[in-house]
Amino acid sequence: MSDQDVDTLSPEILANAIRALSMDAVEKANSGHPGMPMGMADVATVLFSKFLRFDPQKPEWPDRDRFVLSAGHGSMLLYSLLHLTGYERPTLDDLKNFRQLHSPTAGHPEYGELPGIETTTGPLGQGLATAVGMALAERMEAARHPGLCDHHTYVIAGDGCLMEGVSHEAASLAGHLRLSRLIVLYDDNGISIDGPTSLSFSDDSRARFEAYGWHVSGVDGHDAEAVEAAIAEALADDRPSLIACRTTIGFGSPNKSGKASSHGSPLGADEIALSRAQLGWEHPAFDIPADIRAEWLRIGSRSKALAEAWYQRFDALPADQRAEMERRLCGALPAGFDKAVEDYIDSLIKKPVKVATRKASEMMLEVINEAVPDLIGGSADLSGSNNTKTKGLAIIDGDDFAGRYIHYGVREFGMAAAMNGIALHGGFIPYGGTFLVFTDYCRPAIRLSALMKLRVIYVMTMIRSVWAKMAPPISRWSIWPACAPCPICMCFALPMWWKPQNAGMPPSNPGKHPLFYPSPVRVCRSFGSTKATRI
Ligand SMILES: Cc1ncc(C[n+]2csc(CCOP(=O)(O)OP(=O)(O)O)c2C)c(N)n1
Repeated sequence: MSDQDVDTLSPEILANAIRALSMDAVEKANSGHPGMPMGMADVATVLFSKFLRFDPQKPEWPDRDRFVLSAGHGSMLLYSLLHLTGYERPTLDDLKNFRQLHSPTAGHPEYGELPGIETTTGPLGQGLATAVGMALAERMEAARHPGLCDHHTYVIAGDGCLMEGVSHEAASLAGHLRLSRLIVLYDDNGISIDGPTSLSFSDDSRARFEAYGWHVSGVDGHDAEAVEAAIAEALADDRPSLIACRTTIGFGSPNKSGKASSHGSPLGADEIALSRAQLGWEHPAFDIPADIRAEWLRIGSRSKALAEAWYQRFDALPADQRAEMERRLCGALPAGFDKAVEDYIDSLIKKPVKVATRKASEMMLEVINEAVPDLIGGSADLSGSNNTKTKGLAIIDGDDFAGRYIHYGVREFGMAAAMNGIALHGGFIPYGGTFLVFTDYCRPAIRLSALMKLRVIYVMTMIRSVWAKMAPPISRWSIWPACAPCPICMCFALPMWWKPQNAGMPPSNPGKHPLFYPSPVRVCRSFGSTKATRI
């Protein structure tokens, strides 16, 4: 059921405020994407005014609904919503500085630039796949703290997101796990950059998602009542939901709506004037009349009481439980972590063992898994090769999210993106394995792990058996242009926060442990036995 709020202004007028700000900011920047925000303004207005639980004064509220703009090029939709609903930033000046150097309102939303940006988006499809990880983390947290975790993950995705391969992996995994708290609002506008999607895309997307086990519906995306009813129906379903919202890109622009020309270029002053007339929006650029601003602010305060009630329940927890949850949410490691690692290193120094390094990794992981209950393991169908499933880790599946191990299936990119979502959600530290050579399959998500500085751990094994055979012998261990296919060298090309580590050696300095970085824990049989040393 949607919230029973008293509406004082029509949804069309509220949506027009988003349209106007989007047209104006793109025009002022002389670059950007007005079409998508103008097309999805009605859907977003219904979502934010009737359903989304968020508190601009407490953007970190752990039980807030997550909103992911997977179609990140439509960033002005998100910036307009954050501004109108009362987040401290973006200010009106931030909107006027859209796409300018040092402005938090980048061309595509960047995590960390503004509260309310839940993840960096822009690489199409990845937002949706990241949201799958968030929705999974929500279920895992709810299994541990049912009274403190009860939220939804909403996504706006476009044709491009659905065309991208990662959306297939992610949607398949979400269907398998029956992630009922995931609701995707698909901007079904039939237009992408090159023109009508019929040029390249004839999938029956709705049938595709149904086949994945999703609940699927379709609505006129400009009919607020229909959109509200569709979201309410999705909330009541126990499967992930796709709502195909039939919209017109650039809605309101008399000459550019429904056309690719509104996708990624300013409309131009003349067309903006015509659009204002067609929409009945008579206000100057960047001007939001007081009554419309007040209504949007009221929408932004809808969930204030819910957030306060959550913090009261949290404060009422027994002190030890509260401290433990606080620790997990802040990302601190448990008090016993250093000692567990030190004791393990001591035991290896006293009694060295000769094992393959992936076995050494497993031994180390077993110690760490015991000491850090927030670690969530997994593998892309290589559990037995990556040695990622240590003793006692129960499996997470659609019936039980209390476990700590995820069988991601043969979906490396989907796994990596979902791990980003788990880390972004908070409360958990994901690690996942595959063969090192398949970092190539994960790379776009590893790149985002690095850019967002997320604590995601990649356990990449089997360098010798897979990669070394492919590389010419002379280049095998040297940094030399001819070794370009070497996955490790290519990893060094990733942004600086991504630090390759060798888990064959248990780390002597926990401050440098892979747990602190997005990091591949690389393990290679050929690197020999574990020989514990203190550096
Ligand atoms: C992985 C990736 N490939 C290409 C692009 C460049 N790109 C940005 S938007 C877009 C078209 C997307 O079409 P659609 O999702 O239908 O968006 P709409 O035209 O409706 O705004 C493309 C190809 C991108 N952002 N990410």
